[in-house]
Amino acid sequence: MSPPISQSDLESFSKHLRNSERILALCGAGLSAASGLPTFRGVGGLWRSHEAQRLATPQAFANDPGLVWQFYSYRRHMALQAQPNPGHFALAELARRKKDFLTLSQNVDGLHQRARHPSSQLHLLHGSLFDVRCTAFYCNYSEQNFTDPITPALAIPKEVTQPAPLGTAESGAEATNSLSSAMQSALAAKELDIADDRIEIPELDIKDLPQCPKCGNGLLRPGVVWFNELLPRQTIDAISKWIDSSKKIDLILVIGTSARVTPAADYVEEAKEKGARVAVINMDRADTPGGIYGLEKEDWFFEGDAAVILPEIFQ
Ligand code: BV8
Repeated sequence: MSPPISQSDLESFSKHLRNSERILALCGAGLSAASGLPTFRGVGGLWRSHEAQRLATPQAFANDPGLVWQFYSYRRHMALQAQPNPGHFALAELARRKKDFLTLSQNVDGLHQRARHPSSQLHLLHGSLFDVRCTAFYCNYSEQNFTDPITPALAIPKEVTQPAPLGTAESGAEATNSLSSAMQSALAAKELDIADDRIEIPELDIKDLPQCPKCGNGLLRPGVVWFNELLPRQTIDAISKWIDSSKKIDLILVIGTSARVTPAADYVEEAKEKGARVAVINMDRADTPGGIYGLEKEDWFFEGDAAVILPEIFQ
């Protein structure tokens, strides 16, 4: 249960928000936790045991595209079953109210878009589970694809049930995390060649995986940014243009992110250098390096579930 927000924090933040014109929001997996999607860290999170980090790389895909596609097919399935939560809607509403507002999201789950966040004010730093592109160097094919499963062989094993219904982060994420820890430990076990007797990860043949319909012989890959891959140039340039404008930044919201992955996390410092005050919204006071410890006395830390806090502080 989130601790109550102090009245003085709420008043000082609301006053600053009303007077703010240029606002950045940096979002992470914690924003989608209440929608039942596992965070990369936290209880049973995909990243805690490093499977996600080891699977979300070009090397892993080259070594075993079937295993990596099963990891992404599972996450596509879970994201499609999930619903945007009140935190997503509150952020989208604030973006509509504040024209010089920009959301930088590390989330690839598509929930900002389904909460009708204005697309011109949303940058997906790490791509989307629902973009796919051809891996053949001579082919530029890429498309949005919401087919679930994307190929019959990538159907989710029947043992994997749906995410818990929209509710508090504890119920939704834990339920899914325990599932995801079962699934991802099976994935990891497979990667470590120790078959898990609960969920058998089948060996898939390349022909079972998504093939490029344009060139006819390229394997499609998820349109996300993997570790050790560069973020899209046009995204970085558009954000730099917004940040480097002559005007100061009034506020950066750091929502549901451990702010460990770079260059995404670097935007907090960049905003502070442009004069921004910082408001961190996070379940865990300790899990925001540079967040809570980098906070000045005039900044804010709102502890709790973003799905509960954002609607309250954006009123
Ligand atoms: C790059 C898409 C240049 C794929 C993702 C060593 C040191 C430092 C940096 C590096 C290093 N080695 C390499 C690097 C750079 C590397 C990096 O940062 N690595 C990390 C591991 C340190 N970065 C890169 O590789 C980037 N590219 O640098 O290019 C380059 C080129 C070649 C060689 C070198 C460098 C590309 C990074 C993009 C990776 N792709 N996602 C996919 O999703 O499968 S990252 C992925 O993980 C997410 O997108 C996100 O960015 C990250 C997870 O972070 P969070 O979203 O914050 O989630 P997390 O679980 O960590 O935290 C959740 C938070 O929410 C917690 O604080 C929790 O308390 C809170 N919370 C939980 N519930 C709630 C809540 N808060 C509120 N309410 C709740 N209910």
